Amino acid sequence: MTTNGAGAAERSTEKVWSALDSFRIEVPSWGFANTGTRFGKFLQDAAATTIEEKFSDASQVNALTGASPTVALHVLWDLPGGKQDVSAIHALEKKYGVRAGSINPNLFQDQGYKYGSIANPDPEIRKNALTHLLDSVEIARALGSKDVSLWIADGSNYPGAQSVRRRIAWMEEVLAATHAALGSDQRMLVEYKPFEPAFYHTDIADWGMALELARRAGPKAKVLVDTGHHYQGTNIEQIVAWLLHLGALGGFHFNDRKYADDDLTLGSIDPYQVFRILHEIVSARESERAEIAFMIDQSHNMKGKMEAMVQTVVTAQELYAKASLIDQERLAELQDACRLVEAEECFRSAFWQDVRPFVREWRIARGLPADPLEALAESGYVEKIARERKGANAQSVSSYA
Ligand code: PSV
Ligand code: MN
Repeated sequence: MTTNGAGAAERSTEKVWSALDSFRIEVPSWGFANTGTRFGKFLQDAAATTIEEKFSDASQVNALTGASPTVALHVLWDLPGGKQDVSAIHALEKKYGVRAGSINPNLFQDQGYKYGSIANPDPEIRKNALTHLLDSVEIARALGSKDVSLWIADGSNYPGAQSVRRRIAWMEEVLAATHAALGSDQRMLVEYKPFEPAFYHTDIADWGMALELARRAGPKAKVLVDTGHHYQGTNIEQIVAWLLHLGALGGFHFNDRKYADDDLTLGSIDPYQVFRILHEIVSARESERAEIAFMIDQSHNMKGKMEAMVQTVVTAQELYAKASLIDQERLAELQDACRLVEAEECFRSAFWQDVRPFVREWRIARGLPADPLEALAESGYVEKIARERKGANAQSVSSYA
């Protein structure tokens, strides 16, 4: 290697290591449980059947990758007793060394929510939804969780069946009341999704609606971008750039997809898109970056859950490392001079660089397994949990998470 080559490698190592030292991505508790499609689900022996098993799995992922010290909780699935379950979660945090992360209220499973939750025409139902949101804020406070993540499944299936405008006003009311309950260090993240389960109109269908509702709710409300929640061809990185510019980007639910909200593992279909999104993040100011919650939102139907989750965290680390290699100064110069092809090549060359040797060295230096997926296979953890959980899984056909 020439001196220049050695210097470049050293600079890359430095950039990658510093990026990885700060990179954290939250795993979802529901990603370890048996989930399926609308048509059915295929049970996995190793799937988590209790909240303790979810914590155990999450702690394994963190031990293997060094990047996922928190686990997102879904209130109804993980704290069915509500606030009363907080002490049990505290005990699990202590036992497994991973903490509760974002708190996800559930406003989509109760039978009362057939025609909506916070946008339901019935004030009683809206009140119930608000009560659940306020409970979730309290749960988050008790757990020291910064973020309450709201996904509102409300919508309608047929034109004329509901008043889109009256529903906006109802949502504003409930979101403002939820915001008012937030502590000084808490936030609420508003997630959008164009369709599913509603197939005509969804009450929070895109980033504009989420942004406006968040702004009206108050300064602690930000937008949550789930990468699977866009129409084909949407320029997600442009949305990210806008939200950063407006100080309104709260975080991400990462996953990949080919057709709709497919919950495929991150980067499995379009790693370049993830890279383009992460470029917007690494080129943001450090203070802006600190405000962004990176979270995974995937339920693995076919792949082994542990394997898929480790693979996802590893992919996120690699793509973040790649994005950190973009020569931002040179890129800005080339952009300003409108040297288009050179600018594009400067951008793309970071994407095409194989960062895996740098990431591997970083893992070894930090006392982590050099190859997390291989280490998972060698640990025998999946076989062990499959043996232990097989019976419980066989009995759990009817429960969702
Ligand atoms: C809805 O598709 C979503 O993305 C929301 O974030 C939910 O909380 C999550 O998936 C799990 O259903
Ligand atoms: Mn999501």
